[in-house]
Amino acid sequence: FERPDGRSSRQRLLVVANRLPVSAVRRGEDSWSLEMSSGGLVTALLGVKGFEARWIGWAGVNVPDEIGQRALTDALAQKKCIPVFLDEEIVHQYYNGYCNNILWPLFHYLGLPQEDRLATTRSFQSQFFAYQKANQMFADVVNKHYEEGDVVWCHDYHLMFLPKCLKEYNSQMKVGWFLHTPFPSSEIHRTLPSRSELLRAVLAADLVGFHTYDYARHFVSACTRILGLEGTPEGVEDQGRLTRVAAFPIGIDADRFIRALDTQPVQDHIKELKERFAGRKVMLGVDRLDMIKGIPQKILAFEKFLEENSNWHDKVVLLQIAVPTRTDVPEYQKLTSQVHEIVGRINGRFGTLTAVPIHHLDRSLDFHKLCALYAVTDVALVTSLRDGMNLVSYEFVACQDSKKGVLILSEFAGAAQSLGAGAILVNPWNITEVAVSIAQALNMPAEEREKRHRHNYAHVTTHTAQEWAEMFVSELNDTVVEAQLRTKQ
Ligand code: ADQ
Repeated sequence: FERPDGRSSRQRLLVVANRLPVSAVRRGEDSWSLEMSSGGLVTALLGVKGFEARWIGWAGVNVPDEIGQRALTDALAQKKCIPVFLDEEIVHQYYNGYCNNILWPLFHYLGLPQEDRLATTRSFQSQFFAYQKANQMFADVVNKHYEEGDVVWCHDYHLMFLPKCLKEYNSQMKVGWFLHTPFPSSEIHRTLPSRSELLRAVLAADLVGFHTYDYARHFVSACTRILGLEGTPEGVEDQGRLTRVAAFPIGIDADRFIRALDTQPVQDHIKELKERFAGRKVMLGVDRLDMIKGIPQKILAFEKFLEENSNWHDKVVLLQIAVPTRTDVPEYQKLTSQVHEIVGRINGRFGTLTAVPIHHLDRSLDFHKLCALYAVTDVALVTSLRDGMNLVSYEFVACQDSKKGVLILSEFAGAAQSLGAGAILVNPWNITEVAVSIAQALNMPAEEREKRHRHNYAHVTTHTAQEWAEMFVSELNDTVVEAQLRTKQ
């Protein structure tokens, strides 16, 4: 329906995340070229039924001049995106500093900065200040575009202060916040110097969501133990006001992967890969190159497997595809060299003149190549040391309906709670256990593979990204209506 003023009469959903789902390249003083990312998450968020979605976030580029900002704003409007402009200093302190050097490692149980990262801890206060300032800048943009009745959905650890800033503007705003990473045990969260401020800021939301019940439980215990508030089965209560806390496990757009498998480009890649690795079983790892993904542990476990199973030496290959991220951070540079060093050593040790056991690529693959790789894989290895959910495990399962390969999955990934019955669950720190699981997966009888795959496939194809987004938004609407009824009583 169109209203007489030309605006849609559907309820509007304002999705606020640190990054807009676009890459923006400046072509001239007032011209930009934009490329929209096309992941399942973007499709799900922009396609929530009954809602007209707008995306608010940083475009990932520094635009100091007004002409450039205006041109970028206009170009983004065509894509239903609204930019927040952050200058280089804020990005350095808020994004590289507080978000990626403090919150990211802490929420994945890697602790607060130590040794060479201590230099940044000393500037903790200024980074925290920048974090609050950046969140306020996001709030200013949301507030400027907000219309009565809109639903505002804030995403991730970058924006924990946002619910508080928004409610200060307008206590009637419907505000939800969802965390894509784990929320750690309250014993870990309490080491954070700004632990209370962050919890209180999140509690300003009407609905707070996590991938698993465990993360939701950790959050509620942090609020009871650190803030002394009351935890209830519904959430956290503070002086009669309830913040609803619940689990909303994310999924993928499984159909997009399933449909892609029948397309010519994917079929061509599948054919090429099958010829390339004929006579060998294919094992696959696909990760962002991040310490939370446990890539060195995975490769060392594969080495242990080769050591103990000489009959497999020229019959198996591990393809590890690792997209570099945060390449300007020294810790990530160190991780890259560490992984290269281990891969080189193992290939030197077990390779022959004609074949090497590990193919390691430092790059992202396009969607068609990724689907083809998933489809030809016999065993996928996901060994995250901690992971909010892990969508790679879901994508692998979606592409395996003809092959029925085996998923080896870390018990510390949120996905272990949903795919645990079909996967072989492992403790990634226990290299011997992972090596034994590799042997078990490679030798698994077809009947057992089929049974395990059926379980996971049913889950991945029914619990989709679309369903996840719709559940969160409808729960947020219901939560606000219930709260209004309670106040009237
Ligand atoms: P990520 O840490 O990025 O996400 P994940 O859930 O596995 O982790 O998603 C990664 C995405 O990037 C997948 O769609 C995958 O296909 C893609 N990808 C990874 N490596 C790639 C490569 N080499 N080439 C091409 N594509 C690649 C965060 C949390 C997760 C949580 C998600 C969603 O850390 O735990 O599941 O958000 O909430």
